[in-house]
Amino acid sequence: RMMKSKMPCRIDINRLNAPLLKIYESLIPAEEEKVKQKQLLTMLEKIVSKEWPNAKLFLYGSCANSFGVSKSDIDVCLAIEDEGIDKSEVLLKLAELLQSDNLQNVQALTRARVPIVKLMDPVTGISCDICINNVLAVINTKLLRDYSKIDVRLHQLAFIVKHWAKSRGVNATYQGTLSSYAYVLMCIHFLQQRIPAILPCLQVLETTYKVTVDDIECAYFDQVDSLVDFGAQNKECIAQLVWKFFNYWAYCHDYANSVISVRTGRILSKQDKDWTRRVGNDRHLICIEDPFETSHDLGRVVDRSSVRVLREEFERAAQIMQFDPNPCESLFEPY
Ligand code: 3AT
Ligand code: MG
Repeated sequence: RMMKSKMPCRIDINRLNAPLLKIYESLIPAEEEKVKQKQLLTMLEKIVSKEWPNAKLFLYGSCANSFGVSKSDIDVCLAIEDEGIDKSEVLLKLAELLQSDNLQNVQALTRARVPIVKLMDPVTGISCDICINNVLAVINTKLLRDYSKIDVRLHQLAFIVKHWAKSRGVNATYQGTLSSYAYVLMCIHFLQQRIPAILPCLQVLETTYKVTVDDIECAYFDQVDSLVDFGAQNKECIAQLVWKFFNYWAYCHDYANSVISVRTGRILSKQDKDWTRRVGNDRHLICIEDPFETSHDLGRVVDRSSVRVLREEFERAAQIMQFDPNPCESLFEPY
């Protein structure tokens, strides 16, 4: 607010394109990082297959959804087809095997919301979380990756938003702010809403990919190579999109009534989802519907005080994009 009165309105937001693209490019991981990730995965596969010959390992999260910035940790899912397994037992056994294979900082977190084993590979320097049978996460990883192939502006916007969120300290679910996954969904939804639209809604198009996981049917159009011209009618550049994204979350989103939904490509009402009151620890102060697990609000971690922090950060970012003389520095200033 303070900046509004002191600084003139930016006349040409387009001149921020080049510096924003430069930041985007600096965040893209080098090819050799991918090679190291594969190397680590291969080693883990060897260790796992000795104990569980039928198990499979899948990469998920940002190392596989295309939204991983340089030097990210990797997320691995161990898929074991065994009805009666005890996840904690498997995790403890896995931790023991990893430890004896010289991996470092091995830790089994069996009581976390998503139980995992953490480790660090001293050879590649990569840290890694391994979960058990979290197949939905593998599928939502594919959905995000498929969206990213349609229009490069999603990739650019999501990298910039994630970088902003990490710099500003609003990317930690344990502190009541949002996960990277939630931010990418916010970006996808935003680009579905542009006029003309920059992204389609893959879950309302013809089904070309379908799996059922934990009784949830995941179905969508995944032949995205045929959609690469989808957003061509829309000429908005990355500077405009970054500014409008923050502007939307700062001043336009109806926090009291709205749910953003990538699944439908629309805004839904909290009333329709029955997300109008607090149930247990789920508060629904900012509502982001998971595209597959539709009863799951990714904003449920946000509480009264962190929603204020988030909204202040969205406003700060919108103001900076509009009025700050040096937005590419101010936007990512450490908090
Ligand atoms: P970073 O680059 O690590 O910040 P990421 O995309 O790997 O981003 P996370 O490490 O937070 O994000 O999460 C790893 C994956 O787990 C991303 C998504 O496939 C899944 N995931 C995360 N949070 C949820 C959630 N609340 N519901 C369903 N899936 C989730
Ligand atoms: Mg991750």
